[in-house]
Amino acid sequence: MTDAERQKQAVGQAAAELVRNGMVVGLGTGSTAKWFVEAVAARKLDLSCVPTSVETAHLATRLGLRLIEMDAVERIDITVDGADEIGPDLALIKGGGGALLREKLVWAVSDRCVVIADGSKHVARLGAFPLPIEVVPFGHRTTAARIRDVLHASGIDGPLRLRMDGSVPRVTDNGNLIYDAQCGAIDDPGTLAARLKATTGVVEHGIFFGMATEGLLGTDGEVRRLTR
Ligand code: ABF
Repeated sequence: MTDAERQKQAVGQAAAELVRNGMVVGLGTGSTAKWFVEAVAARKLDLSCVPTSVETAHLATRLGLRLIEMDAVERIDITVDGADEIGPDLALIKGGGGALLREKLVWAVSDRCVVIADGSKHVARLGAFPLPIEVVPFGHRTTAARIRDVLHASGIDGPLRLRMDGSVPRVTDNGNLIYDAQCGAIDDPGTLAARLKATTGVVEHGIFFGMATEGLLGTDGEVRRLTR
């Protein structure tokens, strides 16, 4: 097992200890969140779980966790999820796995949002990881043109690429498409997030700003708690 995988396992298991019997739990997506889902399932608690992707729903079901529909909950006690980058004040880039819309919907009604990651995800400034932007399929190339204008107005002129699965565009669990923006550096994630959200045709983007309540970061041999 690589150091990064050991760190993912450690933070996933540490996050599972935050869960209490009877809770409604948001289950994240990705290889780090997978460790959390496995560890929380192993505790055999009486939980109601809301998955953030079809992939996580299948994993949770295989592990015996009880799933509930997102529309069956008002609030979620705790959501544990991964990230592609963790920047200052726990600003995140998420969505490398394509689950950003359902993740953000689950995070939005969660009392605690715990981001878990191996140490390589901790960065001084967001943007090295391509920013995922989920768009409706109808007229997506015109939407991409509007996104390029927004990025340019924010001083970002890196390439914007339609995410592909081989020779066809990637389709999300919600039937949408994803464009990845190579931003390089995002100095003002809050402003960029607002501008992208206001762009016609954009459904959601991967900047999670002011949403994580805490983080667990894998380091050499231990788990470090991050707060805002
Ligand atoms: C998910 O976790 C995605 O938002 C993010 O892209 C991914 C990170 O995956 P991994 O833990 O495999 O690095 O929440």
